[in-house]
Amino acid sequence: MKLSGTDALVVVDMQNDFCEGGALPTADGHEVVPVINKVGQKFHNVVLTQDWHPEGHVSFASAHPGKKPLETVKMSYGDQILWPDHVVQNTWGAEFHPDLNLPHAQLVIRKGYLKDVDSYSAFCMVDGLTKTGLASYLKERGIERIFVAGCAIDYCVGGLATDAVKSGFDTYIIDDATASIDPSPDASADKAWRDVGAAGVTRIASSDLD
Ligand code: VGL
Ligand code: ZN
Repeated sequence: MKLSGTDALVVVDMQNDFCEGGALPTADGHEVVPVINKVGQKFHNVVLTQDWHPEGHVSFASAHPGKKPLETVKMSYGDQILWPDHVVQNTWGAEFHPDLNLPHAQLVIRKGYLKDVDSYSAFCMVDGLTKTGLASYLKERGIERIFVAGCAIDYCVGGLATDAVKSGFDTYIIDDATASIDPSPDASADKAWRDVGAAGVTRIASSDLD
């Protein structure tokens, strides 16, 4: 595929806590970093997202007495999966992976910063109401196609890509530049790939990009 100035690469949550040694590691986070660095060179427009939770965030199992990670609780906005404490604001875990090398990225968009509502997609919190402004930013910059990479297909990559289609962007996920929290057969990553496909997202490999 030939890229142009109306394409953007969105690198999702490529942070220490989602990589080896972090609080909520993906299976392959550290392996996708070099692929993202290489692919990033092909794009003029690069956006980074950063999951950014306050202490005691609603998505932390530790905020719900008696609950463990991967259990769910009912919130006003729907079922909330609980996680270990992760990407706490201003901690090492919330920093970008030290090997991520995308100095030309023009926007860092944070999400999940409200204590009482989670956010997977960087377009909108899970309440469906609190928008981040990302769609308007991309539209104002004339972006038509979005290529997504980062962590994790099962949650934030899948959520962002689905919202990108809803916002009218032609949307692609770069498979080998995307990590998964649970890549085992019939687990969350498998389901996410089916869901994003049904939503109209195209799955490509980094080698498909000229
Ligand atoms: C993510 C679970 C919780 C992700 C973030 O980046 O995919 N997953 N917070
Ligand atoms: Zn999170």
